[in-house]
Amino acid sequence: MRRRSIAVITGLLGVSLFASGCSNDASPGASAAGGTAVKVAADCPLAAAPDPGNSKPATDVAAATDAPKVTKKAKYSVAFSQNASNNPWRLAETASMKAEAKKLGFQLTVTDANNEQAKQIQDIKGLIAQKPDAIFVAPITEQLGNVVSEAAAAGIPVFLLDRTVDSNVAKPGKSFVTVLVSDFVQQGQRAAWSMAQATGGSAKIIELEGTTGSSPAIDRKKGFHEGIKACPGMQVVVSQTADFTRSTGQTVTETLLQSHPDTTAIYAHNDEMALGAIAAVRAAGKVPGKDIKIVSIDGEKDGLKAVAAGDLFATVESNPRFGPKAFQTLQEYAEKGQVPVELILEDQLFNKANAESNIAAAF
Ligand code: GYE
Repeated sequence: MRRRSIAVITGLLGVSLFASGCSNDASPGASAAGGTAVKVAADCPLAAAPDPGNSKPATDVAAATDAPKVTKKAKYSVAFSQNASNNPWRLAETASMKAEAKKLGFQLTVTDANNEQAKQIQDIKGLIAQKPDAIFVAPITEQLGNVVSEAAAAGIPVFLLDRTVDSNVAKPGKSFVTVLVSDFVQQGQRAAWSMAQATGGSAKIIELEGTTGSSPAIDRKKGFHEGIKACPGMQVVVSQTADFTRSTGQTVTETLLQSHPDTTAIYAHNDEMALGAIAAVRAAGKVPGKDIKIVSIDGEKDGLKAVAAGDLFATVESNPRFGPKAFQTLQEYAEKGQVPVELILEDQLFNKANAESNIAAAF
């Protein structure tokens, strides 16, 4: 059992905490977005549908009542267990946490698990021993429930950032206070919608998956596959992990293009893998954005540049700037003794209509 009830974070805090100033106008339709007009398959209603948008705020979110409490203070001593520093998204998230801690005068210890689950478990055990006021964890996979529960058992409240853990092992609102995440299923559905715009509903798709066992990889796959079900002409012909990195995205795509030469589209669970895929498409003598339509997720600077250049059709935002939200949630929890057990961020969609104007603000 994974999450069911959600609250969009702007609902909780009243205002968007991402001061990005981004435009929301990203509904270009097939012709404006791709340059060339795309023939729309008659059996693909998704190609003619409007952008499914971000998920709506839910009102039925349980409150965290059984997790260790935080005593209200002016300044907290907190820790952040980051899972990797191997892509711009991770670096932007760490930078946001550090900048906000500095702004608030909080003491922040950061560990980097170097993309290794065993190291992250050791990192968190080490942080528990230091007894900070709270531990923020960006869990590499959903398998970190036990160590998260260990922190709670030691009386330290845990706040999950950007990915979740198995809720059968670590109970939301008890083993951890809350999880701040994007709605990854919805991101996958928006990617499917974008793919329908790009291809008109007829595509042989390579899917590059994120880190195996991570919640964004699981849910971005789910949402995309649910989305393309509406269009029988859109088929994922092969799925493989490329671990959310550019270099692996490139090598995996090179191999898969050889085994599937009739590929016409690529869905990557993040921009870094899509950028690797773009290089692989070129190396195979094909034109990205023309011979092979590519859609991904994140909205990093290089991703938006690739959209503006026409190599990438669209990228669904997954905002890494968690610092303000993370610490506001901690303060609110200290103040009120409870917050919703899940806080969903609001994301937008970037495509030809708005990519260029958002490059400067991107990470
Ligand atoms: O999309 C990716 C990163 O967990 C939402 O992880 C995050 C994802 C993000 O490494 O680029």
